[in-house]
Amino acid sequence: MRITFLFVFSFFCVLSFGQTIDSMYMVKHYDKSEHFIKMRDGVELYTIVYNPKDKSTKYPFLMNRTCYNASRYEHYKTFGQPSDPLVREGYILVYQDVRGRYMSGGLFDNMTPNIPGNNRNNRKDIDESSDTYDTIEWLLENIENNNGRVGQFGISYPGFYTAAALPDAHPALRASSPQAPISDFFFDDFHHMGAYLQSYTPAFAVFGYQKDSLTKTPWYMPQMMRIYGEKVADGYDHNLALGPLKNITEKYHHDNFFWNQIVEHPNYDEFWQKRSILPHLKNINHAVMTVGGWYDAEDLYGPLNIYKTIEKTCPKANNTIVMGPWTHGGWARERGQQTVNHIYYGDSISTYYQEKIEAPFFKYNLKDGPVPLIPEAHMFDTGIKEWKSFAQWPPADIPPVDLFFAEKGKLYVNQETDKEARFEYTSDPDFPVPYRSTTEGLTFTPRMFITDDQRHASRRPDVITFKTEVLEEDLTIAGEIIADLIVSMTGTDADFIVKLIDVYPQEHEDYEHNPENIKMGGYQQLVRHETFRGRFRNSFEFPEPFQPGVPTEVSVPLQDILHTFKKGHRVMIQIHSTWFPYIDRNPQKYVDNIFEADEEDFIKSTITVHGSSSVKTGYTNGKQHKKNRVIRP
Ligand code: PG9
Repeated sequence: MRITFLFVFSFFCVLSFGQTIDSMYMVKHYDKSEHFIKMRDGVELYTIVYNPKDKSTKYPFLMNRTCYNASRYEHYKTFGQPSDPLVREGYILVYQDVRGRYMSGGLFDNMTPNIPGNNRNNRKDIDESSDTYDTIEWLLENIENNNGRVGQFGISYPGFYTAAALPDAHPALRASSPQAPISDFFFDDFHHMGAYLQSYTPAFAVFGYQKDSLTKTPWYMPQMMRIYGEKVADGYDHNLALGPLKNITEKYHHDNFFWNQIVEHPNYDEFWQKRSILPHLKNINHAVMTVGGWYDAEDLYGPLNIYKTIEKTCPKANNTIVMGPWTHGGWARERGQQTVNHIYYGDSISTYYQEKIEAPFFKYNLKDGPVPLIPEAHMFDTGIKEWKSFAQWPPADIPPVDLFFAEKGKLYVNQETDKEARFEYTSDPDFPVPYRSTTEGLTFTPRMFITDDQRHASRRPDVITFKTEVLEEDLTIAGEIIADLIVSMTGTDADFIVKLIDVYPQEHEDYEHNPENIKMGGYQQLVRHETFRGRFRNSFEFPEPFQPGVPTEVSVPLQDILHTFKKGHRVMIQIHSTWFPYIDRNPQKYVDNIFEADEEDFIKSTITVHGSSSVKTGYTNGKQHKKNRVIRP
């Protein structure tokens, strides 16, 4: 029990993202006060304020609204949020429990639906925009020595609350930084393109029970222990033994309101649509800097699509994006060497971001500091491991790359192949493709798989693998990627997992942070992946079965990358239809709701990928640019 609790506690410390300015510094430089701020509907939100002792100047607010317990910050601890340079610069730091969480009143709702126009006509309806607006009004009025300006930031779910404050924002709100923000739970976190992430099953306890009093401790631990109370060394075997998802309902989450909502809404219906913040990101007239990690297994869709949506709806907005070689929220911690599992990316990358990007952004917008040298898109190339600046994202000047499949596992660059070719595999939900190259216990959320070696998969008969010849020159792939698959099958439903992989040369150097047995020669590093639940190929709201044997198009959008495949490496594509227990198993026999499927619904299916399929890059909003295209003979 103790070990499990520590595991869960460490999740929130990881959420706190590591390095902290010590509490002695905070005690020396800040005065603390605690408040219950009344919202327009009378609910009170618990808010901690740290105000700089120095009164020689007035300070802006820097606010973090969270569902993960503001009280964690009550003992003069910031847990790296905000980052050390910001704390040292001096802001009035504000931490608030959002509605229905910990010490705040009201009821919790996941991804509170935005109510358009909420702050304009003083309606009694509430959402995160109105709660933020009311909080800002109160802070300006009641906290001394403020300069009338407000900044906000948040990582992950707090990143959603930052983004959710953008519609109808308070005029004093001058700088927002949604970081690893959730934008839509049907595409971030719990689902990927309609497929459920079974690897998230333990996380539901945090979001699916209302508390019955004001509390500074997690009220949902008993429900969390239903899962973590068992010692699980091998998550693959454990989840396979669980069988269909209905057994998870019965065994763990029968009384979890959020799990039951997910079960009741297997399709992208109004329940999910109204919880997306993307349709509401309009009329934004203050600075927004969205931050994400290229290897963020939880919220990658969110940062990319929040930035792109604002670019579309507010073309004149001061809207920028930073994407670095980080996992979820990795920029808020500095370990010296920046690594993602076995891959090394460089040193002090988070410190560079905190000091040279984030701190100047807030200082310029909240304190009239120097103009920050921040480009429109400050993006880290995860292949050559260097920062690059772009005037727009996705870039329109990096040549698009089209990849085509051929016999004997060959992959051709910008050269079409035989459309009549057929590539077949038999997908068996009782023997799913493991998503890890190693044994892994239960995850709170999946993380380390995201740059894993894929050799365990490329040697399975139910994975089709294509790779280029050794590259004779560097090949950069940037922006959006679309795998346009033409498929047929013996079953009536299927998932398609598409992976883009960087194959290292046999002589590649090993990395010193790895254990002795991890050799990088021949490593098949996962660069980008996506899972697409085929039933949603024409609509996420109205799924359709496949007709056995009928060639059908499934277009799989993979999230953006910036990755240079270096000379001497190869580009690899893998396609398969199970990926477990990261993704729940598709029965492959069409049923209305997979959360209610029975054991006998799970069938083998022989799946054929047709030679007319392709993987293409260089897209912006679904349109492929043609600039500088290189056609290989
Ligand atoms: N987006 C992260 C998450 C959400 C829901 C479940 C588990 C993780 C986060 O807020 O950390």
